[in-house]
Amino acid sequence: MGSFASALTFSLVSTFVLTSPAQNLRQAADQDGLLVSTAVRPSQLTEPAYASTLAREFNMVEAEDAMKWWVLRPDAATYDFGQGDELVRFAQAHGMKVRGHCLVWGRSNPEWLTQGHFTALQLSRLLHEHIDRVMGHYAGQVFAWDVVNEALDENGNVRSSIWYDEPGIGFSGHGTEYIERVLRWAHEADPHALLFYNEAEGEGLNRKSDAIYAMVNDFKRRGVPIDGVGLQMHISLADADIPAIAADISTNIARLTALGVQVQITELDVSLPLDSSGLARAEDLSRQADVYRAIVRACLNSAGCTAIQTWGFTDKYSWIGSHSRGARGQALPFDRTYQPKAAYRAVLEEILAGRSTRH
Ligand code: 9MR
Repeated sequence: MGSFASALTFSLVSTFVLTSPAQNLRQAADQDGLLVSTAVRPSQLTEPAYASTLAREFNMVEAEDAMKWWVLRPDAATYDFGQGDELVRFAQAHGMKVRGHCLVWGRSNPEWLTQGHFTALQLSRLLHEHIDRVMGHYAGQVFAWDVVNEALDENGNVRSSIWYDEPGIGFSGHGTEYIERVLRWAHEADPHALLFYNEAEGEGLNRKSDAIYAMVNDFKRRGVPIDGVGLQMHISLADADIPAIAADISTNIARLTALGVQVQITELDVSLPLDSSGLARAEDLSRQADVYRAIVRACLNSAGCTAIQTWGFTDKYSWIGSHSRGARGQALPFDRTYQPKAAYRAVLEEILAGRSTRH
């Protein structure tokens, strides 16, 4: 090729690359400084279609289960980082960030812990050591942690749990003090990690989200280390009121970010009713896209909403199916054969449109 022709080709190609719209979620999010992420079970990384879709579409991953107590701690003396390390290696190989989930939760704990009849002092030592070891192991690799998960009930009260009052780590009856204690331990264990409180069903405006707001407000005023709130967003289409979602979730995100913390959407999925053959209605798939669009819009409306993460990405693998005994499903942006659904296109369009309003 002559030099004129090659210069022309170069210029056409670079013009195309610089001006063409993003082709996938990851490109769109990268252009916008947004994190798009999904929860991953490392055993699925060996499936080529799964791995290639994951690496192409997302710039962050989270361990769906691999960093929970029941996986990491087969017994009191052992830390098994195998699955978590596998996910971190995948992320590093593909230039993705890793979000950690979760250090303190009343559920998903191994039996040796829940049935161990430990005293409050013993539990306090066990938990402190766990936070030190796990955050120490992943320091520099996991940039943000759900330190505490689902600690509040629907009325905004602190839930009974092994860490709070069964028997707890020494703050039984003292509300959010145990949460404060573990946030301080987490900050000491990895001062560079962003520390999140992660919660379900406190996304809009209700007693639980008011309690989260009050807790974060209190922590910020008193210098308790907290960097963000994770809003899970497990939504069932049957309950979804899209205008209310858009308004209340936007308002909640705005009031939280006004406290100086980030908000991340951490577990988004929108489950559809399925018939006895496992099929969803066409109109539900289209309404599902509207729900995804409304959530992404609510996040992009606040500069402090920094990540949108789905709980899995393909309908082939999701917690919903077994959880609902097959009555609900198809909750994610890709179908079982990794084809993008209307929900995917809605998310992509909103992220592309969102750039103009974020800056
Ligand atoms: O999707 C997760 C599933 O594989 C686990 O069996 C379950 C128990 O550890 O947890 C599921 O994920 C939950 C998350 O950790 C916290 N919020 C609710 C999620 C769905 O139940």
